[in-house]
Amino acid sequence: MTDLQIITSNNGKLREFKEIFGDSKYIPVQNNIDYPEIQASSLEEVVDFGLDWLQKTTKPPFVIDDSGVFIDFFNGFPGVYTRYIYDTIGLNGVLRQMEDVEDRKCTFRCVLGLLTESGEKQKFVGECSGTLIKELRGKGGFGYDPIFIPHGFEKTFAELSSDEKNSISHRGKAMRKLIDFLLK
Ligand code: ITT
Repeated sequence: MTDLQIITSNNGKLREFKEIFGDSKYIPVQNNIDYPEIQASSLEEVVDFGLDWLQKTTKPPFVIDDSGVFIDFFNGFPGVYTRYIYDTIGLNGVLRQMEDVEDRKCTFRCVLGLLTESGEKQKFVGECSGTLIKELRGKGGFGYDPIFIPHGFEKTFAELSSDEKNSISHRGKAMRKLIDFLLK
């Protein structure tokens, strides 16, 4: 078994890393160091900057995760600002802003950045499309999960079991690509 540092302050993400790594040979271990998240137009740029910054201070291998929800009606907003919107207006604020919005389609994206022991940088991307509903439903998951129904389902991410969420989620998809890479 090999420890793999996951650099995140988000316990919801960490729990999903542990679930998805399951009984693979890697054990996700949290490292809570705070790294700067630059103002950028894409999650990929945020991850590239984060890996470069952390490379100077932190011994690899490690993984970072930048994710967000991209709402069609708002041309992809909040996207890279997803955490900021959550922390400022919260889910009820998001629902209020969308009260009269008919087109509720959106996509969750997750970009994982890996710095390997030999200093190689890799990114792994996962996406999950769905719709935002008009109220909060369910107690599972974290963040935007109570208002997001993935395409083809009738339950929110917060109502699905963690196995169900992980099997279709943006993070699940990105992580399975990461695991395939690590096992190669
Ligand atoms: P880090 O320390 O890993 O950066 P963070 O919470 O700051 O943690 P981000 O900057 O990537 O993470 O912000 C992601 C935002 O998107 C945050 O508000 C989350 O609640 C939300 N989010 C990400 N993945 C999610 C998921 O699977 N379900 C619900 N919300 C999610």
